[in-house]
Amino acid sequence: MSFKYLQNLQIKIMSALLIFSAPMKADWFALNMTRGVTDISNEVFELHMLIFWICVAIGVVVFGVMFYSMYAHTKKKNPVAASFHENHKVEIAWTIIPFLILIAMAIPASKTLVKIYDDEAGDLNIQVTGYQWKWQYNYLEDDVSFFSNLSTDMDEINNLVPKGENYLQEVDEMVVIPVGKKVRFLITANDVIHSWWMPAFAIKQDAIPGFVNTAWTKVDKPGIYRGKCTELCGKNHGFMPIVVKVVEQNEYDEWVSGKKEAAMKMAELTTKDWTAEELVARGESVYAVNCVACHQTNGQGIPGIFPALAGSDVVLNNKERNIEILMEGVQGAAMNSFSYLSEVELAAVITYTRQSWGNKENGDGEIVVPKDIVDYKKPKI
Ligand code: HEC
Ligand SMILES: [Cu+2]
Repeated sequence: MSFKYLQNLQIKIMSALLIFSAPMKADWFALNMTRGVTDISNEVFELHMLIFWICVAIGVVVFGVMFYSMYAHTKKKNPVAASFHENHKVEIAWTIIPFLILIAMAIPASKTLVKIYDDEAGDLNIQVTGYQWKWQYNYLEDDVSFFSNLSTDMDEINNLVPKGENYLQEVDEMVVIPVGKKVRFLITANDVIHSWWMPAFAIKQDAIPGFVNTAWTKVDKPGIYRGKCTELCGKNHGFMPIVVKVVEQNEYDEWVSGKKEAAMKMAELTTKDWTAEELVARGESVYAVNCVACHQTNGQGIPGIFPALAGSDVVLNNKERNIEILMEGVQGAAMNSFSYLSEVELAAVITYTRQSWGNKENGDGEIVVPKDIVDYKKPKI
């Protein structure tokens, strides 16, 4: 049970209490499950309501009999209790009736389950991979691949500024799918167990390393739909939302070609033979924007607070760790991840720090080229 879940639960309980106390007309339906936007999610909703009403009927009958008996057979009215111990008719009845009720519920439930577990290929097939703590999407037909990271500002998370509308439910790259097409998701994970949950599509599927689970959807209504990882997967479990944008086919095609073009441009930039000078020239401005506040223009940092990059062992002699620090940040320190910078910017700023302030002369002098960053980002399996 995630913290977010508890929070939601708390909100639900609070709003339930509010409804009882508020004289105005309350929104009871907000307490119920939502219908979602697909045929399957509607079916699931209907099923939920059907079972709910069956439970209500059972509740009314059972409690009715109970309260009636308590009233009609008090000791005063009936001093001698009836004995129907080992009454076969009653025993058969209370075995058969629940059995029939269960069968009656199992039939529509199984029908819907069979539809949900259809794993035939879709018009579009997307491999979804869970990572600590982000999702990767691979469009198998269209050759598009990207990571989708939480984009909520750290300041909102740290309560420094008010929370935005889609707090913890926004990402830097949405999954885009076309309307009216069967989209199959092949869901897996790369580290621990995650779970891909998209309530509006009634999809909730475990993402397990070494296994591929499938789920599918066909959405007929364009729009932006939000979900999240729903398997406790570590420290940032509440920080790996899912956002799916459903668009018309032509818009989807445009998106795919835009993605491909960007990938090509990036490939050109990253495969280009960069010289140290070119990287340093670019890196200087990246450093000025992103790093000077802490590490200072002269690379000396602020003693005791921000370490000097001039003469730092990592910057001098440990290229791998240098890349890792920029990509992941340092946990528990003011050094945040800069993975949102482009490969070129990252390579440039790292090279700049490795070539400036005497570092070039005192260290191994190795530069970092964009390809190193691309390699770092590749899934390590
Ligand atoms: C908000 C302040 C801040 C900013 C901005 C910042 N850093 Fe840092 N950086 C730190 C702190 C604090 C550490 C020490 C982390 C630790 O505890 O190991 C650090 C550590 C480092 C280290 C490791 C140094 C060592 O010797 O271990 C490198 C390399 C580094 N930063 C590079 C950069 C680069 C490049 C940028 C700009 C893209 C940048 N930092 C931006 C605060 C910052
Ligand atoms: Cu997760």
